[in-house]
Amino acid sequence: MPYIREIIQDGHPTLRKVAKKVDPKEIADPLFQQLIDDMFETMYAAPGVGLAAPQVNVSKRLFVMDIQDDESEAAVVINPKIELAEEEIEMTEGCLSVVGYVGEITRFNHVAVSGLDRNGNKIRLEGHGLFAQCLQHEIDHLNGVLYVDRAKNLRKAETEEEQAIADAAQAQAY
Ligand code: GNR
Ligand code: NI
Repeated sequence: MPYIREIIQDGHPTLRKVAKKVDPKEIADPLFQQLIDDMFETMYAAPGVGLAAPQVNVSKRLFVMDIQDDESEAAVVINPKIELAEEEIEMTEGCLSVVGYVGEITRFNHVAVSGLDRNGNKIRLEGHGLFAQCLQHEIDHLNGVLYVDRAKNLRKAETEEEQAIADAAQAQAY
């Protein structure tokens, strides 16, 4: 059964490491499959729209994502690689590892990412807006980067709009 793992917070050294590539042979391992299930469980419970393995203290290159719109489905990407990045824009962002804050960051509005799915098959995801923002945010986590490193006007979420962004990145009450 999947369980909710603890999301580590900014200041924890694992968030600053460059995560290790996953050996494709490891993907079929039941413990690895359990990790994926637990990451989904943890992301939905938070609630969040994405979660990278380092946030649950596992320094491996994978993330899960579900922005819950009509055009995209929940996805897990292992060993992601950005194949295309276009149209820089400023976006407001939050993070489950930096609870209650938001800030503005320059991101690409259109990206494509390749990688492996949970069966070890090659996949490619492409999208705009929040979907593209989330892909970049999760890949940053795999490189030890947090949005607060580059954010402008980092602040406590106060307006309704800011809280909606930060709430999608709220800490569970442990
Ligand atoms: O839940 C999340 N919401 C969010 C909002 C704006 C930009 C990025 C994100 S990702 C975040 C979940 C998280 O911290 N993933 O690493
Ligand atoms: Ni994050």
